[in-house]
Amino acid sequence: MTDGHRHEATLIRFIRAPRQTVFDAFVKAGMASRWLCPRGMSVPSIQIDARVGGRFVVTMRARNGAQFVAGGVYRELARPERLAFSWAWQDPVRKGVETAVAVHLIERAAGTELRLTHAGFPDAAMREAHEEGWASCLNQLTDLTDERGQAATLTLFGDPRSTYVRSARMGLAEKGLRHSLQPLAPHTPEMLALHPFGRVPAFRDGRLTIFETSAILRYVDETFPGPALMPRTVRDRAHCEQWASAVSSYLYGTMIRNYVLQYLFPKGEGGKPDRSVIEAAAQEMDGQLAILERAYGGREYLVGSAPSMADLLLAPILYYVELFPEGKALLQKHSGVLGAQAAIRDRASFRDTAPPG
Ligand SMILES: N[C@@H](CCC(=O)N[C@@H](CS)C(=O)NCC(=O)O)C(=O)O
Repeated sequence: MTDGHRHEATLIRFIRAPRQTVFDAFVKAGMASRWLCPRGMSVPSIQIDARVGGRFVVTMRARNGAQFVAGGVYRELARPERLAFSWAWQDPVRKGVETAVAVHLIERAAGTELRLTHAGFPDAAMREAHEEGWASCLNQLTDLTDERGQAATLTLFGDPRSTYVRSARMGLAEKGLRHSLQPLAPHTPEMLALHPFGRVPAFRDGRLTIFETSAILRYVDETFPGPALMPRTVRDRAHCEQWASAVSSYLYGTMIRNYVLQYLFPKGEGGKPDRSVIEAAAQEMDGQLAILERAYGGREYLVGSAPSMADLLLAPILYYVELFPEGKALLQKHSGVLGAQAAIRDRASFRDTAPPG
């Protein structure tokens, strides 16, 4: 076995699209420019001369403006089954390292199995970096060609009645992203395989797994186009993080764990809600809603003039609070909070993620 053979990356994907479409996505510049870079990057220019012996050059641009140029020569083009090309980066560090990519497209029921092998890396670190890079590129290729669109790649795991699951779904909807929902309950073996603490939600983008709702929202925000889920200025971003943390650390415990869940899963005598728990929670909620009222200051959003991660975390919690008598009365008392809640309830992202009855 040669050294190059040892440092070889293989990726396998099922794409619900005909082989011709997937093949064309590699060799048609208009298509390749939409996926041939990792998530969060773009392709400002690409040239493709799709003939055996012809060259391609692709420029990838990161969000911070850094550019990376790669190019190569087509070795095989057998549409729709197989293509192979050399690959070399143009930057000073990796220049001169020529590697080889082979793509095999296998016809399967309802789609195409893609097998991509990238061989000839001088070391394991370079192999791993390319494997990660290709995995992210293939997520974008799948979004582009699979009939399910982004829902083929983006999956959220968790019970849709969970406020955190709803917050994550709202974020995806605000970004205009389709996703698949796998309604898993907390602490099940399937959930524990995705989230070491067994909570919901967890999120997958292809084979990348993320848990913790704010981390999911930050990832989605930074890697996809569409309206920002985080404010633009450093100061507003800090305030957004501040409210997101306060919602999760203080409000969720009082409003959901102590109050709402006492109604949904009563722990009092005769299977009734424990009044002392409800009353204590209501008193705490009164103080918390007063804090929120001041934070809104008559505005619709906690920070800035558009919904941010902080609002997405809060809205599903207040939705539940209002379903029960003390919560409803308290929200009416704190009319600024109720007004802000009305604004977010008008949004498609909120309506389309309503928990099942
Ligand atoms: N910090 C986590 C909290 C997730 C969480 O607590 N989710 C609730 C459902 S809303 C859960 O999994 N509860 C099960 C449990 O507490 O064991 C996040 O931001 O995602």
